[in-house]
Amino acid sequence: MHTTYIGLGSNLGDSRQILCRVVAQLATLGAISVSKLYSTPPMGPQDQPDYLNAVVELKTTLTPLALLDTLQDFEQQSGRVRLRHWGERTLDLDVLWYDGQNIEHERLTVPHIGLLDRDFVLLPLLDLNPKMIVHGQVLSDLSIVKHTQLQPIATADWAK
Ligand code: A4P
Ligand code: MG
Repeated sequence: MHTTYIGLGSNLGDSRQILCRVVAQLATLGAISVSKLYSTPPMGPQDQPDYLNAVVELKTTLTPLALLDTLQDFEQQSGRVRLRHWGERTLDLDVLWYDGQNIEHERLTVPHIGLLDRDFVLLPLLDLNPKMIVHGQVLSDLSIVKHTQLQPIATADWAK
Protein backbone atom coordinates (compact mmCIF):
# COMPACT_ATOMS: atom_id res chain seq x y z
CA MET A 1 0.00 0.00 0.00
CA HIS A 2 1.33 3.41 -0.94
CA THR A 3 0.64 6.76 0.72
CA THR A 4 0.22 9.65 -1.67
CA TYR A 5 -0.98 13.25 -1.47
CA ILE A 6 -3.05 14.72 -4.29
CA GLY A 7 -3.47 18.49 -4.79
CA LEU A 8 -6.92 19.67 -5.91
CA GLY A 9 -7.58 23.05 -7.53
CA SER A 10 -10.46 24.67 -9.41
CA ASN A 11 -11.47 28.19 -10.39
CA LEU A 12 -13.96 27.65 -13.23
CA GLY A 13 -17.53 26.38 -13.02
CA ASP A 14 -19.07 25.28 -9.72
CA SER A 15 -15.68 24.66 -8.12
CA ARG A 16 -17.01 23.36 -4.83
CA GLN A 17 -19.23 20.81 -6.53
CA ILE A 18 -16.40 19.80 -8.88
CA LEU A 19 -14.05 19.21 -5.94
CA CYS A 20 -16.70 17.27 -3.97
CA ARG A 21 -17.22 14.99 -6.95
CA VAL A 22 -13.53 14.31 -7.39
CA VAL A 23 -13.12 13.54 -3.67
CA ALA A 24 -15.80 10.85 -4.12
CA GLN A 25 -13.93 9.53 -7.16
CA LEU A 26 -10.63 9.44 -5.25
CA ALA A 27 -12.35 7.41 -2.52
CA THR A 28 -12.87 4.63 -5.08
CA LEU A 29 -9.06 4.25 -5.34
CA GLY A 30 -8.40 3.58 -1.64
CA ALA A 31 -8.76 5.06 1.83
CA ILE A 32 -8.77 8.86 1.85
CA SER A 33 -8.43 11.74 4.29
CA VAL A 34 -9.42 15.25 3.21
CA SER A 35 -7.88 18.59 4.22
CA LYS A 36 -9.76 21.75 5.03
CA LEU A 37 -10.92 23.81 2.05
CA TYR A 38 -9.16 27.05 1.07
CA SER A 39 -10.15 29.97 -1.14
CA THR A 40 -6.90 31.33 -2.58
CA PRO A 41 -5.90 34.29 -4.75
CA PRO A 42 -4.55 33.20 -8.13
CA MET A 43 -0.88 32.49 -8.67
CA GLY A 44 -0.03 33.52 -12.25
CA PRO A 45 -2.32 35.77 -14.30
CA GLN A 46 -4.26 37.99 -11.87
CA ASP A 47 -7.30 38.51 -14.12
CA GLN A 48 -8.82 35.15 -13.17
CA PRO A 49 -11.11 34.09 -10.31
CA ASP A 50 -9.83 32.93 -6.93
CA TYR A 51 -9.24 29.18 -6.65
CA LEU A 52 -10.60 26.58 -4.31
CA ASN A 53 -7.74 24.36 -3.13
CA ALA A 54 -7.51 21.28 -0.96
CA VAL A 55 -5.34 18.16 -0.58
CA VAL A 56 -6.39 14.52 -0.28
CA GLU A 57 -4.27 11.81 1.32
CA LEU A 58 -4.84 8.53 -0.52
CA LYS A 59 -3.65 5.06 0.41
CA THR A 60 -3.62 3.08 -2.80
CA THR A 61 -2.03 0.16 -4.62
CA LEU A 62 -1.79 2.18 -7.86
CA THR A 63 1.71 2.81 -9.21
CA PRO A 64 2.67 6.47 -9.75
CA LEU A 65 2.00 6.44 -13.50
CA ALA A 66 -1.27 4.50 -13.11
CA LEU A 67 -2.31 7.09 -10.54
CA LEU A 68 -1.43 9.95 -12.92
CA ASP A 69 -3.46 8.28 -15.71
CA THR A 70 -6.43 7.96 -13.36
CA LEU A 71 -6.17 11.58 -12.20
CA GLN A 72 -6.02 12.77 -15.81
CA ASP A 73 -9.17 10.71 -16.53
CA PHE A 74 -10.90 12.43 -13.61
CA GLU A 75 -9.79 15.84 -14.97
CA GLN A 76 -11.29 14.99 -18.36
CA GLN A 77 -14.52 13.69 -16.79
CA SER A 78 -14.93 17.04 -15.02
CA GLY A 79 -15.16 18.55 -18.52
CA ARG A 80 -11.70 19.96 -17.94
CA VAL A 81 -11.18 23.33 -19.50
CA ARG A 82 -7.74 24.90 -19.23
CA LEU A 83 -7.41 28.20 -21.03
CA ARG A 84 -3.75 29.15 -20.49
CA HIS A 85 -0.64 28.18 -18.52
CA TRP A 86 -1.20 28.94 -14.84
CA GLY A 87 -4.60 30.19 -15.94
CA GLU A 88 -8.15 29.28 -15.05
CA ARG A 89 -9.25 25.64 -15.11
CA THR A 90 -12.21 23.54 -14.04
CA LEU A 91 -10.03 20.96 -12.30
CA ASP A 92 -6.32 20.46 -11.71
CA LEU A 93 -5.09 17.33 -9.95
CA ASP A 94 -1.41 17.11 -9.04
CA VAL A 95 0.53 14.22 -7.51
CA LEU A 96 2.26 16.13 -4.72
CA TRP A 97 4.04 13.28 -2.97
CA TYR A 98 4.23 9.49 -3.34
CA ASP A 99 5.74 7.39 -0.52
CA GLY A 100 8.62 9.87 -0.22
CA GLN A 101 9.89 8.78 -3.64
CA ASN A 102 11.78 11.11 -5.98
CA ILE A 103 10.40 10.49 -9.46
CA GLU A 104 11.84 12.08 -12.61
CA HIS A 105 9.81 10.84 -15.56
CA GLU A 106 8.85 12.71 -18.74
CA ARG A 107 5.21 12.70 -17.57
CA LEU A 108 5.68 12.93 -13.82
CA THR A 109 7.91 14.83 -11.39
CA VAL A 110 7.41 13.94 -7.71
CA PRO A 111 7.50 15.65 -5.25
CA HIS A 112 5.53 18.17 -7.32
CA ILE A 113 7.84 20.89 -8.59
CA GLY A 114 5.97 23.81 -6.99
CA LEU A 115 5.23 22.19 -3.65
CA LEU A 116 7.63 24.17 -1.44
CA ASP A 117 6.65 27.55 -2.97
CA ARG A 118 2.84 27.44 -2.77
CA ASP A 119 0.95 28.18 0.43
CA PHE A 120 -2.26 26.92 -1.20
CA VAL A 121 -0.59 23.48 -1.35
CA LEU A 122 1.43 23.59 1.88
CA LEU A 123 -1.41 24.55 4.25
CA PRO A 124 -3.80 21.76 3.26
CA LEU A 125 -0.88 19.30 3.22
CA LEU A 126 -0.01 20.32 6.77
CA ASP A 127 -3.66 19.85 7.82
CA LEU A 128 -3.21 16.17 6.96
CA ASN A 129 0.39 15.68 8.07
CA PRO A 130 1.66 18.44 10.41
CA LYS A 131 5.15 16.88 10.65
CA MET A 132 5.68 16.41 6.94
CA ILE A 133 9.22 16.71 5.52
CA VAL A 134 9.88 17.15 1.78
CA HIS A 135 13.37 17.34 0.23
CA GLY A 136 14.72 17.40 3.81
CA GLN A 137 12.63 20.47 4.63
CA VAL A 138 10.25 20.50 7.60
CA LEU A 139 7.25 22.12 5.90
CA SER A 140 5.91 23.81 9.02
CA ASP A 141 9.23 25.69 9.35
CA LEU A 142 8.99 27.33 5.91
CA SER A 143 8.64 31.11 6.07
CA ILE A 144 5.86 31.01 3.45
CA VAL A 145 3.88 28.85 5.89
CA LYS A 146 4.63 31.07 8.87
CA HIS A 147 3.67 34.27 7.03
CA THR A 148 0.73 33.14 4.93
CA GLN A 149 -2.54 35.07 5.00
CA LEU A 150 -4.56 32.06 3.85
CA GLN A 151 -7.39 30.87 6.07
CA PRO A 152 -9.56 27.80 5.51
CA ILE A 153 -13.15 28.51 4.45
CA ALA A 154 -14.44 25.10 5.56
CA THR A 155 -13.41 22.34 7.95
CA ALA A 156 -12.32 18.89 6.76
CA ASP A 157 -15.92 17.64 6.43
CA TRP A 158 -16.63 19.99 3.50
CA ALA A 159 -16.71 17.12 0.97
CA LYS A 160 -19.14 14.90 2.91
N1 A4P B 1 3.17 16.40 -14.57
C1 A4P B 1 4.47 16.33 -14.15
N2 A4P B 1 4.54 16.11 -12.84
C2 A4P B 1 3.25 16.05 -12.39
C3 A4P B 1 2.68 15.83 -11.09
N3 A4P B 1 3.45 15.65 -10.01
N4 A4P B 1 1.32 15.81 -10.98
C4 A4P B 1 2.78 16.62 -15.95
C5 A4P B 1 0.52 16.01 -12.08
N5 A4P B 1 1.01 16.21 -13.35
C6 A4P B 1 2.37 16.22 -13.49
O1 A4P B 1 -0.08 19.42 -16.35
C7 A4P B 1 0.87 19.33 -17.40
C8 A4P B 1 1.62 18.01 -17.28
O2 A4P B 1 2.35 17.97 -16.08
C9 A4P B 1 0.75 16.77 -17.22
O3 A4P B 1 0.41 16.32 -18.49
C10 A4P B 1 1.63 15.77 -16.46
O4 A4P B 1 2.15 14.77 -17.34
P1 A4P B 1 -1.25 20.45 -16.48
O5 A4P B 1 -1.94 20.51 -15.16
O6 A4P B 1 -2.05 20.13 -17.66
O7 A4P B 1 -0.42 21.79 -16.82
P2 A4P B 1 -0.49 23.22 -16.27
O8 A4P B 1 -1.58 23.27 -15.27
O9 A4P B 1 -0.51 24.22 -17.34
O10 A4P B 1 0.87 23.47 -15.62
P3 A4P B 1 1.22 23.29 -14.18
O11 A4P B 1 2.61 23.75 -14.07
O12 A4P B 1 0.88 21.88 -13.73
O13 A4P B 1 0.27 24.28 -13.46
P4 A4P B 1 0.15 24.17 -11.96
O14 A4P B 1 1.49 24.18 -11.37
O15 A4P B 1 -0.75 23.03 -11.65
O16 A4P B 1 -0.53 25.52 -11.63
N6 A4P B 1 -3.37 29.57 -8.16
C11 A4P B 1 -3.99 29.15 -7.04
N7 A4P B 1 -4.30 30.01 -6.08
N8 A4P B 1 -4.31 27.82 -6.88
C12 A4P B 1 -4.01 26.88 -7.82
O17 A4P B 1 -4.34 25.69 -7.64
N9 A4P B 1 -2.99 26.42 -9.99
C13 A4P B 1 -2.35 26.81 -11.07
C14 A4P B 1 -1.87 25.80 -12.02
C15 A4P B 1 -2.06 28.23 -11.32
N10 A4P B 1 -2.43 29.12 -10.25
C16 A4P B 1 -3.04 28.68 -9.14
C17 A4P B 1 -3.34 27.30 -9.00
MG1 MG C 1 -1.37 20.30 -12.98
